[in-house]
Amino acid sequence: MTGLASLVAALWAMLPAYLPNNAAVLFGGGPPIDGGREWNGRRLLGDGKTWRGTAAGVLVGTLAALGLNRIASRVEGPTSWSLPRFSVRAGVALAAGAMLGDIGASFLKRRSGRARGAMVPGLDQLDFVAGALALARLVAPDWFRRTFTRPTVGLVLIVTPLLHVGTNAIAYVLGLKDEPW
Ligand code: CTP
Ligand code: MG
Ligand code: K
Repeated sequence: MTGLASLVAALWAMLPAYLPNNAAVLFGGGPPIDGGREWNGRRLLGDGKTWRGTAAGVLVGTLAALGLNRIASRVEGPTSWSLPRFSVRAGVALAAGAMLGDIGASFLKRRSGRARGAMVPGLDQLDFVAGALALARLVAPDWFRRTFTRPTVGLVLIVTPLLHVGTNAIAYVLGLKDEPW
């Protein structure tokens, strides 16, 4: 595969990890995961991490993986590009890993005294990618090895923050998100 083709393949493989955050923004709300509990006088996670948003994120990301498999078999035909297919296991791992990474970042933000919605450049853009890659590598190692190489993981880590900033800015302009990050 050419450099561009492998970048496209790697970004395609990350799509089930990109959608959960947006699904959580759209469908989130209701009881927070931490149930309002505090640790050392600060919320464990905060009101921005809800059961409903998390469940919606995992569901949407997993369904996206299955939908992408169908799309891939249609678009691939005559070209020499090969798009990765998702096992259910890989799809769930990417989606749940993305949500876990985001939740982990909220935990760290609360520990450092930041309020819900505070921006932490770098962390906000990479928490979900790191979570998704780590969980996929852990629970779907064969899929992970077939799908990524060290260079493509590196590209994903560079390109994702740019995509993330772009989509969040759009969500903010559309009034879907309270902050543009
Ligand atoms: N959301 C949710 N459940 C999640 C993640 C997100 O319900 N697991 C919803 C919440 O309404 C949240 C919004 O999506 O406010 C935006 O997500 P995010 O930016 O990750 O949360 P923040 O509100 O910024 O909170 P934090 O500071 O903890 O990141
Ligand atoms: Mg936020
Ligand atoms: K976040």
